[in-house]
Amino acid sequence: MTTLLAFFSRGEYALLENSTITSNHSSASSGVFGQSASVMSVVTSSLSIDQQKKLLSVLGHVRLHLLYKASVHGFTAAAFHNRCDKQGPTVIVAYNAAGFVFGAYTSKDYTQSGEGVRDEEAFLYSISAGEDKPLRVAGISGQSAFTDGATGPNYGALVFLHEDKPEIQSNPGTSFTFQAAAMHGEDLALTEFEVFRVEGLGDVLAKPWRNVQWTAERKQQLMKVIQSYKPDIKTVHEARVLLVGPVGAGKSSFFNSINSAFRGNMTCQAIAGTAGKSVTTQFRTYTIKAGKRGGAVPLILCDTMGLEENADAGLDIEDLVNIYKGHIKDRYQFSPSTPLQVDAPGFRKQATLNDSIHCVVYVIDTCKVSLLTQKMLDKFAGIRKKTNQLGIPQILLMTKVDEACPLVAEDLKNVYRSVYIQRKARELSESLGIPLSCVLPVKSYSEELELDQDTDILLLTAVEQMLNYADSFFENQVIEDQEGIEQLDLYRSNDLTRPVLSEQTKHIV
Ligand SMILES: Nc1nc2c(ncn2[C@@H]2O[C@H](COP(=O)(O)OP(=O)(O)OP(=O)(O)O)[C@@H](O)[C@H]2O)c(=O)[nH]1
Ligand SMILES: [Mg+2]
Repeated sequence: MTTLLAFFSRGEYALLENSTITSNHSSASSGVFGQSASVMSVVTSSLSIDQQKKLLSVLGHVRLHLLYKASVHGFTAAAFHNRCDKQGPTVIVAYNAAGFVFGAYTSKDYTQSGEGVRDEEAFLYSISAGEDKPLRVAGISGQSAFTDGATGPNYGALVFLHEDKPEIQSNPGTSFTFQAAAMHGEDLALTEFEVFRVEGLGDVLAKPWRNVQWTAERKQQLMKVIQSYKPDIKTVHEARVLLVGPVGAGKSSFFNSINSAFRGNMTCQAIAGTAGKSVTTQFRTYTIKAGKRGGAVPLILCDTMGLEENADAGLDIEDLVNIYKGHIKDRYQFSPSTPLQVDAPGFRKQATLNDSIHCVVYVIDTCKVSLLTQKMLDKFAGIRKKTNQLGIPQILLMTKVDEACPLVAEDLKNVYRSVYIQRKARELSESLGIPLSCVLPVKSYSEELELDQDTDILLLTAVEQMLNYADSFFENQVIEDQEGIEQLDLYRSNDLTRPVLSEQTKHIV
């Protein structure tokens, strides 16, 4: 007998919500849905345990990850595509008042191409309370499984979210043949509509795409390397790393987690959380201490306000460039409509290499990689251009890998084995134009009370990489510095494009 294994995890989009959606079946919030109750906004499926089992019996050895729930996200084609496009294999779960749970499985992506999609693996199914065995209907040979348009999912015989309403259109005989009464009891109104990403349990790489040593020794080694780090330039005492990314991506949590790893206990110095707007509204430069009374780690993590796609909202690119150059001081209150002016009192005119940023870290929520809008990608392109002009190395932190992939939630050691995480890393690397080698998946502490060795190792590996990149920045400064005094003068006369090198920086280690 096939083992049925379900993982109905917190959906990719669950965290976008501000309300807790409870199931209409008491069993649905039980262990099989498996995630912590401490999350403030959880969207759960309405499937009962019995329905889950039946659904899994038609799907086989898979895990299901809730992507979309129409009662929360909207019964519209746009809401469906927003959350379900380019997700790989998915299954639709439609509910009606006659007690039927029915839908369609496809192994292909929804992309709104407007084309008919052939999919040998696609099928329709139905589960009804009165029947022990689910109905499973394969497609008519040679016909498209679905039309990949901008409408609700259109499987010919079943068109879901018909005309942007909680309804289906039923045309048995088009692509799939079935008895309407057996499929949906001829009740075409939907009471709920959900879509899950289907992850085959074979979707695990035999060999991880990066090697990580998950041992206590490795953690100690990483901590030692980071604590003993020294920038290549004598006058610079620590690496300043800036965290930049969309609202809620996990910037502040990343600092808190690194701080916790060095402190040896959970800390929450930076306020983290979810709100419609950025929770962080001040520019903060955080030092990290090793242990409660320990020395400072030679790393300053700088936290910023979240990026928003609209021009006059979220972190402003002018403010960002001034941060890069060290002109903005700790605790500067961001004001998206009026970036800090050169003659404002808080503007640090004489910034040195010590004040400037040595490595930029773009922070992106893994669950939202496919949801990055063109406007947000354009914003990133603008930021990348400025950052490249200033010669600052960049890293991409892909956060919340635990939320994005159930395999990883179960065991963080799967992070480089998960096909899904690898796919998201590639997608992100392509859409932002950053080499895959600069993409680092991490999980920050969000609900834990105790440190975890694997979490620390992944986080500290990311920090080690940031320090390596900061080194590249320093090396470039050294080379330019060696080119002579004229170059230094050039920086001074043009302090809006280059950080001013202090006198001491001429003494290279
Ligand atoms: N499960 C999980 N949750 C995370 C992770 N990182 C952050 N979170 C949660 O995501 C939410 C947002 O995190 P923040 O660190 O506040 O995000 P931010 O980028 O600083 O957000 P703004 O300051 O609003 O721009 C919080 O509820 C965190 O607990 C992670 O790796 N895994
Ligand atoms: Mg924040």
